[in-house]
Amino acid sequence: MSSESHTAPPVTTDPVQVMAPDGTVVDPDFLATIPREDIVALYEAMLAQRVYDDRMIKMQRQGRLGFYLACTGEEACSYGPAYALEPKDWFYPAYREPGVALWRGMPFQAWVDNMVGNCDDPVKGRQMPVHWTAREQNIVSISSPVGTQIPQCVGSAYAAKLRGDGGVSICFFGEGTSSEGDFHVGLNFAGVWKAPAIFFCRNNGYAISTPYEKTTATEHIALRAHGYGIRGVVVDGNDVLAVIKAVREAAEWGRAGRGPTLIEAKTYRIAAHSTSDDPKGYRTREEEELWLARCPLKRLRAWLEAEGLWDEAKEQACTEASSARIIAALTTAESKPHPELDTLFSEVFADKPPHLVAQQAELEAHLASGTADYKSR
Ligand SMILES: Cc1ncc(C[n+]2csc(CCOP(=O)(O)OP(=O)(O)O)c2C)c(N)n1
Repeated sequence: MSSESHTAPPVTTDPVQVMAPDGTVVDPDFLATIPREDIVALYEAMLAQRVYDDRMIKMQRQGRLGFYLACTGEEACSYGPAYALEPKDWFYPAYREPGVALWRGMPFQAWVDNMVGNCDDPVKGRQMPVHWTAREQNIVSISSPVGTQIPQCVGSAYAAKLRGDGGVSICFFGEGTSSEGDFHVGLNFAGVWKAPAIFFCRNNGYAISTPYEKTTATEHIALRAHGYGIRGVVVDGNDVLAVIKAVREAAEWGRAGRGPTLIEAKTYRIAAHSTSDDPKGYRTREEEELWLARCPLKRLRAWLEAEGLWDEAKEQACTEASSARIIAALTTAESKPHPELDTLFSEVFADKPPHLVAQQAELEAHLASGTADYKSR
């Protein structure tokens, strides 16, 4: 056993930051590496996301969507990694990373079709809203059981290493999910195989209603990296430029054959966990106010305005255009039919087994009897 193979990669807990919450720049060298027009585009995309989330929640309240999960306050944690990585890289999102899909070019209408579960939903209405997939963008479909994406991501990272194509794989999960067995399995194997995986943990303070302190005894999730012999980094998750920096460095580390990185992004879930949750029952308004002041959009806007790249008129125009875009896409999505009934039974087996053939015939006979109301929403 060589001692070289057990040299511990660095684990740092001083958060990577490029821009302070008031918009002042603390890392001008890194800032200079990002074109200014890209920073404007990132801000526009994150502002648009906030509008989309707000509209989706209202749709759910009107009974027009079954369910929604917003990423309000955590926009930097999906738009940053999507910006930082390359088209050939693979993404394994949780359910709070719409920016990964939209920034990487998933058709907007397909994303909205998934919320409604119509015939053009990429997952054909078989999953809950927010559990989309985007094959063309190298984004693997979202699973409801939390943590399953972690070992899957390691497999795909290891495959890239074996192929030698220089690709990395990134997975996203909340700090609550880091207590799942899949976290251990994934990080352990990634460390042993030196797989070019990036474990992006959004530490947003809560796993539904359970606060961080009740799930985890260590101050930083990133510290766990040491136990797996992998690199660990803490980043200010509300600073999109810092997130880009941390993910880029992790990708360079992986592409250079040095193995995985565990990134812990410190952020806060401003939104409720989902439309089935009400955070008033388990946290204070004061705590929310504290984090609203550190909002990822607020700091970026402060910097953009100071640089003369943004103003109130642009803010209004972007907000209104995003609102019109989501309303139009939702109207289109609602006008489309349900997925074909056959999709309930297809694509699982190459040849439909007899019990599924029988079940399908039974269902079709039941619908033909006129006693079922399948077509109405
Ligand atoms: C294996 C499994 N256990 C429990 C759940 C129910 N559940 C859904 S989301 C969630 C909280 C996850 O919290 P966290 O990982 O911190 O992510 P966040 O929602 O904060 O982004 C739980 C417990 C689930 N979906 N899967």
